[in-house]
Amino acid sequence: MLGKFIVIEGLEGAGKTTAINAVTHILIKKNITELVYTREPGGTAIAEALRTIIKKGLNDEPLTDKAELLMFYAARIQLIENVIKPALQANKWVIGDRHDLSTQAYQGGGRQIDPQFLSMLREGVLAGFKPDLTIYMDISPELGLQRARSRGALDRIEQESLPFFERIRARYLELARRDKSIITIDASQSLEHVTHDLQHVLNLWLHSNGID
Ligand code: Z5A
Repeated sequence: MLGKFIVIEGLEGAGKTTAINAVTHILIKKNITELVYTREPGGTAIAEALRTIIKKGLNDEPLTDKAELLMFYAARIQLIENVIKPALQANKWVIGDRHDLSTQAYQGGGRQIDPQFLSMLREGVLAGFKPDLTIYMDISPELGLQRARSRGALDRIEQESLPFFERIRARYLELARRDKSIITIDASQSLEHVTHDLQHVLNLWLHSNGID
């Protein structure tokens, strides 16, 4: 793989869109201009169809936690094989709005899926494929949901209870502490401070990868 895969993660309303714009700006300044954007779930025809079912449900049929989990992985592997890997092989950089860390946090932490089942599924589907860098935008569920609400109606997952989102945040923080390829940003700060921190950590990471 010649390109790099950078993922932005966080609770809803954390400011992932703002972060993606800031990362783009920094990469372009370094003359990295062949950029591909992905969002998960989504990014291929099949993955987008799954996204609609996951977010809106279908005909009021209850969606079980395991079916939801399998849909996220089905969407993800479609995206990896059809979009992400071909882009990386063509020396493009991929900027992802969410990836597998979301599953670990939302389905593992939020839905409390059995850890052994989750890790078996992850290994079986992804076979070790992972981002080069993940930027986790940390925010409290209260503030994140307040921001998300100001944009309009909440979807199926966004309507979950506060403890659900507290478990997700706790899992994100725990996983970020354990994995050096995940960098945490305090997303509760003003836009100006968040952008400053993003520039700082990304420039350091690029430098450590020989890109100045
Ligand atoms: N999900 C899952 O469960 N498992 C998985 O494996 C995956 C996903 C991949 C995807 O929905 C849902 O699927 C998501 C997780 C779950 N569900 N939930 N709940 P999505 O893609 O539609 O939603 P999202 O990923 O959560 O995106 P979002 O709501 O658009 O969040 P955001 O991108 O972080 O928000 P934003 O648009 O950048 O910012 C929100 C607002 O806050 C906006 O008006 C900004 O102007 C404002 N903002 C941002 N930063 C600031 C600061 N610093 N100060 C003040 N205001 C700010």
